[in-house]
Amino acid sequence: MNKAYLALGTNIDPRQSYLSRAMELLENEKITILKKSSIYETPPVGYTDQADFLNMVLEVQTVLSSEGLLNTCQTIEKELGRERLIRFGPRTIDLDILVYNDENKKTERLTIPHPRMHERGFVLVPLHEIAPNLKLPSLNKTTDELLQELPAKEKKDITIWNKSEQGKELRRFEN
Ligand code: A4P
Ligand code: MG
Repeated sequence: MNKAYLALGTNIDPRQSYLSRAMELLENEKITILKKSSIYETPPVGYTDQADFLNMVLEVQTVLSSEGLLNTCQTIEKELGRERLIRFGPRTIDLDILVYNDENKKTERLTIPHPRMHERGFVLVPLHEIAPNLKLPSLNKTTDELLQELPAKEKKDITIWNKSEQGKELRRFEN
């Protein structure tokens, strides 16, 4: 059985519903969720003229290969209405593979570990919550070390999303 870490991101309402739906669809596809981080609200990185994101990280177990897992992630992104209009731009759901076993590889379709994960607070903060001692095969450093090395400005404004806000957003979806 293989173990992987997945990053989920969304900044189109209803954001929490997209996270829940993505987790449901993953579990329908030979992927077992072993751990879930909290949901974090994070300011946009890269292309900044867009709404705040909700981000979280999952530890999963699967019989799928890393390519098989990527195919499944992309099918779920499509199913949840993801459109690729702007690189780094707004999305209903983004599902990235951060780490897959101790694979260290780069093909045209897939780079593992994810090439930008070590410089992103919106990935490292939730990953650290569930896997502080995970060592990245590419950098030979743990999540804890990477988070300590991350400049303070990358961690600023990354906050656990509060439950009452979650309620509000769900109501908006139902209305
Ligand atoms: N690809 C290569 N390696 C991987 C991998 N490990 N996991 C390829 C997933 N996909 C991988 O991705 C582009 C291509 O990357 C895919 O076709 C796949 O073959 P995409 O999801 O189509 O496009 P994207 O998401 O716009 O690009 P990318 O490179 O995934 O963007 P990032 O780096 O994920 O950035 N700010 C906040 N606060 N929170 C966010 O979640 N996300 C982004 C997207 C920007 N700013 C953000 C957030
Ligand atoms: Mg992506």
